[in-house]
Parts: sequence; C-alpha cells; structure tokens
Amino acid sequence: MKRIVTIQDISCLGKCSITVALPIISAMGVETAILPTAVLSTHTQFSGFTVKDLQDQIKPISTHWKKENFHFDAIYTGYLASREQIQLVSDFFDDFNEQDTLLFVDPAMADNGKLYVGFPEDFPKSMSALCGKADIIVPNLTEACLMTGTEYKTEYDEKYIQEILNKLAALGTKKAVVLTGVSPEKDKTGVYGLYVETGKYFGFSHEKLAVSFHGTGDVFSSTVVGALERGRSLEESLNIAARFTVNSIKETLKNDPEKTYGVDFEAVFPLLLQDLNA
Ligand code: PXL
Repeated sequence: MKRIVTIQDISCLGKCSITVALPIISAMGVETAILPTAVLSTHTQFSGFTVKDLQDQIKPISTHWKKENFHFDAIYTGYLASREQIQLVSDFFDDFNEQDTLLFVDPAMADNGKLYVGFPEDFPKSMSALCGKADIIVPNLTEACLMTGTEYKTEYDEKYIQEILNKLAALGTKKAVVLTGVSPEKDKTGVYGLYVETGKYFGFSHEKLAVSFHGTGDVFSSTVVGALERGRSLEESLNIAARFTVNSIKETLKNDPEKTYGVDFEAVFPLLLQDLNA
C-alpha cells in the first residue's frame, strides 16, 4: 500500500485540511500519515476560533521519523499558517524527498481575490518559494495571481490562463502547475494546467454550481493526491477530483447547508470509489 504524509492544520470542526485529507485519501486505499501544524477549534472563517501552534513539534517528529527510516510516496501540504511553518516544511521536503516521492503543494491561503484572515501581505512570496520546490502545485486563481504578481480578474480568456500558467512554471515547479476554479467559458468552472517538462497545456471545464462552500479546495486536492497514488494519470486524477467535489457539493445542497461547515463528502464515497476503480 502506498503511504503519504499530509502536513497541515487540524481544524477540529468545520471540515477542511486534515479532517478532509485523512478520510478521503484513506478511503481511496492509501495510508495517510499526518503532521499537524496547529490545532484550531474551527477553521478561520468562524469567528472566535482558538489556535494552538504545533510548529515546535515538526522537527522532533521528523527527526524520529528519519531515525525510523520511514518512506513517503507523497508529501502533500495544504494550509500553512506562517513563514516559519513554510520553512519547516521546506526542510521536511529536503529530509524526506526520495526519487519516487511526489511533492504536492496546495498553497491554500486565499480565495475570491483576497488572502485568508491573518496572513501578512508578503506571505504569498514565501509560499511561492515552496511551490518552486514542488513537483505539482494546485493554486486557485487568487493564489496564483498573488504568487505571480498578476492582476486578479473575474472575466478573462484562455490567454490570461496560459500567461498565469507560464508564470507559475517560472516559480520552478518540477512537473506540472495546475490552476483550479477557472474557465474562459462563462457559467463554467474548470481546471487548467501546464506540464513543465514538455510545455504542453491541458484543461477541462465542468459544471459551475452557484454556491461556494468552505473546504472544497481541500476535498479536491486530497482526491487528486489519492488518485495519483492509486496510479491514475494527472489529468484523470484532476477529473476524478472535480467530479467528487461537484458530487459532494450537490449532496450538501440536499441538507439545508451552512457554508462554513464544509461539504458532505462522506455521503458520496461510493461514487468516488466507483470512479476510481472504473
Ligand atoms: O481550507 C483551507 C483552510 C484550512 N485550514 C484553516 C483555514 C482554511 C481556510 O480558511 O482557515 C485553519
């Protein structure tokens, strides 16, 4: 069985980060180790949340793991809360990156044109350095614009998408840069990417739902990592992840949802597993 480690926070309630990655990647048949960077009572879109920083645990945990010679088939990072955490993760990459280890970075830090609560203006600069060390990155349009110094637009054409993909590739990412939540077609959303080694662009659009829920980026990224580790190609994995995310949102809409609670992905695992094994 493949083993990955995901490095991000534990938000105790409000499905995102580790409470999304662990169940999804495990259900896909991939062992999922966790390296929690912090414990929050909820994610940061609720008001009044508590935070206990765990970054002083990252080094001791990785030193122990190194001593035990643990191997990871992938290292998947999501929400990281400070420049110090990014540096620690970068060191973790140096320690555990073997020839067959996939370094997958979701630079979860912004959406809808702005940084999440609590991040300093220069945070995207540090995140772009981590993206430069990764094999695959999956920013949304806001994150990509912040990391590449590009104007954030809500209406654009395919040329704008390709320009951003080129600028993302220039960060140094090794295999592929992928933009999520974009489409040159109105009323659609989609995923567009660039294979860095060959210069080949790819992309697909899919149904855009008129609502946005917290944590769907984490559902998407976790599913991509799971599918890649189950041997699917990048484009197949992105398609599987997009379908699972859409199915999760549709399921949530049946239940009079609160947007901040996250999506009911648990109820549509059968569809994901059918898709994965098709
Ligand atoms: O889903 C991204 C995310 C993860 N973790 C925490 C967050 C957010 C987004 O706001 O606040 C703590």
